[in-house]
Amino acid sequence: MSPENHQHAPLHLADESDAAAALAEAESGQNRFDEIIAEDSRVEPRDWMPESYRKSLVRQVSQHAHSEIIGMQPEGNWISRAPSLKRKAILIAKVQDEAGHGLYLYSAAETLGRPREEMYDQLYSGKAKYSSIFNYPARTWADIGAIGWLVDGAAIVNQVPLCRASYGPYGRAMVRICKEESFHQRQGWEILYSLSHGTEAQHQMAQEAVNRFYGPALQMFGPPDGDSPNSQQSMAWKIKRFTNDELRQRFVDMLVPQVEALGLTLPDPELKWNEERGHYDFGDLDWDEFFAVIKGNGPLSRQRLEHYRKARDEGAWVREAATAYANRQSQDQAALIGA
Ligand code: FAQ
Repeated sequence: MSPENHQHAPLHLADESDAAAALAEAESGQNRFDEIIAEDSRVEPRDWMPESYRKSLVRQVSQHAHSEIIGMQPEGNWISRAPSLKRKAILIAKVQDEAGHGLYLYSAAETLGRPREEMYDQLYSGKAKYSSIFNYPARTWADIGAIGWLVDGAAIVNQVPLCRASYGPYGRAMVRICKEESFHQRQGWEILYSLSHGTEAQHQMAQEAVNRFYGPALQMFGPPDGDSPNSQQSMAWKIKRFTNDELRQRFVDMLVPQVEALGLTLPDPELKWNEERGHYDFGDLDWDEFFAVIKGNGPLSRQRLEHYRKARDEGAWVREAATAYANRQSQDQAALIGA
């Protein structure tokens, strides 16, 4: 053996034993992970988890966070035009809640090891997905009602089962988010109810808003089950508890009595109670439009991204100042402790 090889031999052995130890750790980690999932318990940030589980969670949670942040835009646009001081105050609080939801969710994704700046950069560069619904414009005040009733309504139906997601930080964030979404849905309902029972023109404005938002709200649940590549694995991991179509059906069944109480109708001639299934049948949605929207070709996709970029660029000095201030505070505190 050459002196060179001789030098490397112990290192090589060490590599092998490290690899064997890593393999044993992964095996016992996988067993423990499988147990946690089987007993419907929770995976926590420091637990071993398969890389594919981590990756899929980062994907879903970061997309969800981006949706909350971009979702502030359609409503933020109406703050200055809300029809009364009370409506304005309520809308400001709602938009602020959405920002908070984004922050809880970015924090949950960070516990999976994805740096927040990286997630912001992905949204900034247009690589990240966010919910299709936020690429549609809010044209009238009634649209703000429709967003609250239909969009927050769909979000609740989708997100209540996520409170039981197997990943602890995500499930816990969802509990708080869902509580706030319930208020949001009520405010949307209340706007639509007032308009529907107002003048003929107001009633019509409410109906047109429901007509515009109904289809896109149903698409928030994702593509039909046959075209949903992530559902099966997500359900096996107990991140998702129901398929996209199951939740969409639940939402439609919930909307029918509510729209009757509002004095409005849903824009679907095929909507009909099916005695045998115990559910409402409903017409096909425009899936070509959906796939175009999620590829970045929605009615306002470009504007939404431009607005986000502008806000981020213009806010850079605030973030820098806040960071400098926080550093200064911790230096002062360290000096005090040291004194
Ligand atoms: N829009 O295999 P699947 C809110 C993508 S928050 C855009 O079925 P998965 C609050 C999907 O990412 C609304 N993309 O995927 C609020 C995947 O792409 P990828 C957001 C969509 O993950 C209210 C591909 O298509 N809520 O509203 C959409 O199993 C008012 C294949 O789909 C959440 O994020 C879509 N609609 O199921 C804020 C809830 N659907 O990643 C402001 C958490 C699917 O493979 C104002 N997320 N895609 O490249 C989820 O429950 C799930 O991720 C789904 C999709 C159900 C959205």
